[in-house]
Amino acid sequence: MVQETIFSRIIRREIPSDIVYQDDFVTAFRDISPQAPVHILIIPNKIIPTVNDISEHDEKILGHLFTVAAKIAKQEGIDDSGYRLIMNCNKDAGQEVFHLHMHLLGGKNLGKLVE
Ligand code: DGP
Repeated sequence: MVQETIFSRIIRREIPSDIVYQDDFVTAFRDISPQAPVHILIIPNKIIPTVNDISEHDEKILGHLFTVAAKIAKQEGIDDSGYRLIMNCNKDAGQEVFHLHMHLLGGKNLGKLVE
């Protein structure tokens, strides 16, 4: 049994969030604690807790996360200036919400990947 997180409630629009894109497979919304001028989370509607839980059946949906990321980057006007896509997995990466999510960050120079 996969555990629901707050993100399932965002997907079902039971709690308020700034959703910038949604279709049958993924939802994208602005991060509550933005680390850059553009900070959007892109998540599968299906619960996959971490990258470790991805299976071959998920490959199509994960590919779709990237297509949607590129679409949103264009929508936000940062496709040419550039952006970073990050997925944190477990403790050392600081994963806080155990519903797989891609961070889309941009709108400023993001510096080095790891300080
Ligand atoms: P991570 O550390 O990779 O698990 O990132 C989780 C992100 O989720 C973190 O940047 C803050 C964001 N977040 C957590 N709860 C909420 C929420 O209720 N609404 C929104 N919009 N973002 C949230």
